[in-house]
Amino acid sequence: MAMGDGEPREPLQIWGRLSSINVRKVVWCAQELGLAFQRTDAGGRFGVVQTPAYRELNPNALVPTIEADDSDAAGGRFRLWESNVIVRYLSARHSPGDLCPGPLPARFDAERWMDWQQTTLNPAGRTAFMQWIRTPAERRDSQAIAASVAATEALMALLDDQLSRRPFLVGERLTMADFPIACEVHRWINLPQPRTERPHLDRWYAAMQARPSSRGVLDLARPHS
Ligand SMILES: N[C@@H](CCC(=O)N[C@@H](CS)C(=O)NCC(=O)O)C(=O)O
Repeated sequence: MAMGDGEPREPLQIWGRLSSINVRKVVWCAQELGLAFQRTDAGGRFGVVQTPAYRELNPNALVPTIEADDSDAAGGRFRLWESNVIVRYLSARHSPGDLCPGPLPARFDAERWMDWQQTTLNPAGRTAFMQWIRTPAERRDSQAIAASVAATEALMALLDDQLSRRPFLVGERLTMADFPIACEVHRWINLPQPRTERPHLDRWYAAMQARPSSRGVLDLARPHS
């Protein structure tokens, strides 16, 4: 690490609306790390993402995007998009050996859960989310919702089992993996549908909600991305 005291000279810049699950992960991680940051609303009703200036930052025209001081980067500033990669970067840069575990088995255990959130858990629940939140009641497809709920509940049961044997997702301490999974659980349990009580998952999620760093994220009552 070639950053002196490791603290950014300029505040971390975060672009993205808080109604996006992917932005919430990044904001919570930055808050957990105690980083000074400036967040600019972008995406959804805020627009911004289609402007040439934003597309320069993120050619996908999606949120979140960050820009951080990093003396290892060309010009001393580092731009990054992809929410879980941003969480990995901030954790590795500011909390190596802790939020980003040092030993490779522990680190890749965390990496594995982060990829699982993006590639398995999020797609499973996406239809239910889109139907409940983005589709007018008269056009909702109850069979599609039921299939999405069944797929997601099976994954929630898997998480409950994982958390029956350890306090946090990958062991005894909070790691970078807990942010994306807890944000996904937050979105899921706020959908207007019955929820299954899962004692281990619920215990872990309550602990995540009790962290001061999760304020403004896990306490959003309508976390709609
Ligand atoms: N894989 C990307 C997905 C980013 C993404 O799909 N962001 C959504 C919000 S959750 C977005 O930008 N939608 C367009 C918009 O908000 O205008 C990531 O994790 O960062």
